[in-house]
Amino acid sequence: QAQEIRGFLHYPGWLLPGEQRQMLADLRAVVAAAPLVTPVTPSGRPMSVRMSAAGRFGWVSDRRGYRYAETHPQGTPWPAIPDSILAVWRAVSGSARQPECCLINFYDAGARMGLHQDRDEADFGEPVVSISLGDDGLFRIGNESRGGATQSLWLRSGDVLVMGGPARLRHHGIDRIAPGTSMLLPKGGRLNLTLRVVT
Ligand code: MD3
Ligand code: FE
Repeated sequence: QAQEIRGFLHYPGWLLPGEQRQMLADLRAVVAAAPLVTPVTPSGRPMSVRMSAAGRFGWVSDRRGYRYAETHPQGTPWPAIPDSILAVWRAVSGSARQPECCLINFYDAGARMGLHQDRDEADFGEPVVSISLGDDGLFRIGNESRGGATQSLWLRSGDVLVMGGPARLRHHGIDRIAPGTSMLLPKGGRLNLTLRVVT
């Protein structure tokens, strides 16, 4: 069922519709305790993606910099990662460790995420697992160094993507979402969950 694209493993439609609804219900409880926030880059620019997290760590950004933090900006610990999400990690990660962060990214119709690398984690030998829910997102995959050719891929609701091995340090981003392509979120938009080992 997996398709390889530039060293990433793509599992289209990994989650059944009922599993997606269960995960969404679990996420509603998470964001009720740890509300989505608009991170600000160190240069002071608000990001278009809104973020929260579950697990021991969340990823936060403000004028002081970006980092993994053990508390939400409001000062509270992050909620536990729901079992419905941990089950995906166990099934596809191939890792002996438990994820320490489930970063939650919410994209509304105008949101995007520029090409970047994920390198705030201590062990690049551990994979990152991404789960997409809601509207389609146009994912772009680049190279380990800046520049060069890129390849694009639509990520749809229920898709799972595993980034491991040499692909772990590739640049990647979301160019845009396609509003109205999913009925999962009543008000539309796209949720992306990334499971990470941080320490
Ligand atoms: C490749 N999120 O949160 S998920 C991020 O859809 C992030 O919200 C995007 O990039 C999103 O950092 C893309 C796919 C993804 C996630 C993490 C990766 C690809 C990755 C880490 C390393 C390499
Ligand atoms: Fe990333």
